[in-house]
Amino acid sequence: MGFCSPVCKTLRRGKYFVLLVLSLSVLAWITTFSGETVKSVSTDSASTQIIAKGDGLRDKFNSWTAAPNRVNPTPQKVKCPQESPLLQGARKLSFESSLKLKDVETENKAVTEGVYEPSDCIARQSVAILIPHRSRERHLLYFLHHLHPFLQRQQLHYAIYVIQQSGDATFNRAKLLNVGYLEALKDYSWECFIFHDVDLIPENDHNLYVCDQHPKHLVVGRNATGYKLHYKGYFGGVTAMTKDQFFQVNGFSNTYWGWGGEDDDLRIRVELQKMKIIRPAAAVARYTMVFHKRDSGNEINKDRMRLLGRTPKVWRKDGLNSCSYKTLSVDRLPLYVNITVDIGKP
Ligand code: UDH
Ligand code: MN
Repeated sequence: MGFCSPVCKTLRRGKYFVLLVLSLSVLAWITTFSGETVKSVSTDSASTQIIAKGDGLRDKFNSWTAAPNRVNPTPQKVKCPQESPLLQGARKLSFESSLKLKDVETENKAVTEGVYEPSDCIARQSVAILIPHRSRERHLLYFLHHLHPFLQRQQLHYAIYVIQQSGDATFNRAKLLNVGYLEALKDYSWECFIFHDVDLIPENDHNLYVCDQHPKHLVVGRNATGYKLHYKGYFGGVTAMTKDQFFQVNGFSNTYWGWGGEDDDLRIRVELQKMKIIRPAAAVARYTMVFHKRDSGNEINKDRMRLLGRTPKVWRKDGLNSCSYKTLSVDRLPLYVNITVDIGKP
């Protein structure tokens, strides 16, 4: 609206120019006077650029951004205690026929894809539990039901791996456990491995699922044998070895098809390395074995004595370094990692 002559237009433009020069000089004055330069301060949530005038203001800004932490500090995770305060000692085990996998999943919401880690402290060891398996679904269900809470009471960072032998060729427990070790290490650098029969349930949580200076045999007694050690030198059922100990003995032999011998073979390998076998106190190393008959496809290995005789000669070439297999699937189920594998046949 209204009329503006060329003179009036020049005057208007001049007004804007003066305004611009004025604001620029004020800005220049501020920075020169304070002797400070433009600073960039990044906060936790986002990187924010501010112009801080002097150290006083910067400190104030830093204290503002730090304030939420002081009001509600994120708890610093410390190492879990030497002995877990959650241990309960000897417990009566139950094996309900009505138990369903869904129930066990609901009871163990803190487990993700078979892995658990304490939320309030840093676990003392990272442990992979390896279970050789074929057609023992009921036993596996009881195992998961008891072992997850058991391991959590021990405040461990752990994962459960179930290694399934595909097909119906003779069972090979030892080779499946070699596969479990090799496959689990692809996920994480587990420092400790527990080689675990699916049907053995620990009765006392003071039987710690951690590794030691020497390979450890965790089953001193089981219900079926009056809680007495099977025989001197028995190293079967449940054993714990560090990643390095197991590597040092070249793992299990791959050549034991059918029942028996593979655990004695592992003991020979351990002894050849001048390692000792240690055991927890008999009072805590107690297991209940869920009753079962001999499985078809896992007949007694009649060749086992001959094989045991040649272990000192062949262990370097027969083991982890010669374990050939074909992984058919890796399924990360809520409560365990299920690895189905073709390990061939005798
Ligand atoms: N396993 C399977 N499926 C099989 C065979 C073995 O999953 O078909 C696994 C399972 O983890 C089992 C482990 O291999 O716990 C060892 O096998 P096992 O339980 O048969 O070994 P155990 O020493 O055998 O318990 C005892 C023979 C049966 C005794 C007969 C009753 N008195
Ligand atoms: Mn058994």
